[in-house]
Amino acid sequence: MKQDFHLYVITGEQFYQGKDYLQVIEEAILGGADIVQLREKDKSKKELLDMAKALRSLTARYNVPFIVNDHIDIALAVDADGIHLGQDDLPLQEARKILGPDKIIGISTHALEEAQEAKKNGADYIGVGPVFETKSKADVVDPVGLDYVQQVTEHVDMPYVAIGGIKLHNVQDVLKAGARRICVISAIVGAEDVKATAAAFSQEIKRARGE
Ligand code: TZP
Ligand code: MG
Repeated sequence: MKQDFHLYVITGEQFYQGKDYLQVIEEAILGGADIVQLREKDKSKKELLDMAKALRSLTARYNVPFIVNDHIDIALAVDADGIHLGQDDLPLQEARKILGPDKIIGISTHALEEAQEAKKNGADYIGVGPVFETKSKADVVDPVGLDYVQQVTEHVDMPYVAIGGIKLHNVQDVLKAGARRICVISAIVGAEDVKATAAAFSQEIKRARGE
């Protein structure tokens, strides 16, 4: 992995309870989030670009990789560390041609064949989920459950993040299924105390990793 991580936080404007997104993400980083993704589905290109610029400088200050969801042009414009793709986005190999070998490319997967395909096509990491029900994704497929996490653990030798409905009360189950990288939106960015919640996630994951 280009720069490994354990706690992956994604933006989610609907959860901030009036706080500024930069403050929320900075608190998450201070709590231990070590990779950040900009993902907002209802913003104009211009708005996203402005957010990406601000998040690029925030994450650079903390040496935390910065990933842009979907928009490869924005990722390039702000020199993000990488891009996260869905199954219906620009295919991985095309994205790789544009971004080059050094950028991180992640892709969401929902079944073992997609995970194996992503590995073959040179993904740096895959998303595995939604593990549980989530309100953070509109076009969501049914939860894939812990079984899929277990399958990827056993059959796909590459870094993956488990995502979708992961909270402090169920993260242990996901870690027991073998996940060593956890991705969270609402449970962290919507928390009353973002920093403390990120720190609690971080501690659980590190314990499972034996760190
Ligand atoms: N991809 C699969 S589930 C999901 C995404 C982006 C949303 C996860 O959000 P939350 O709030 O952590 O359930
Ligand atoms: Mg997408």
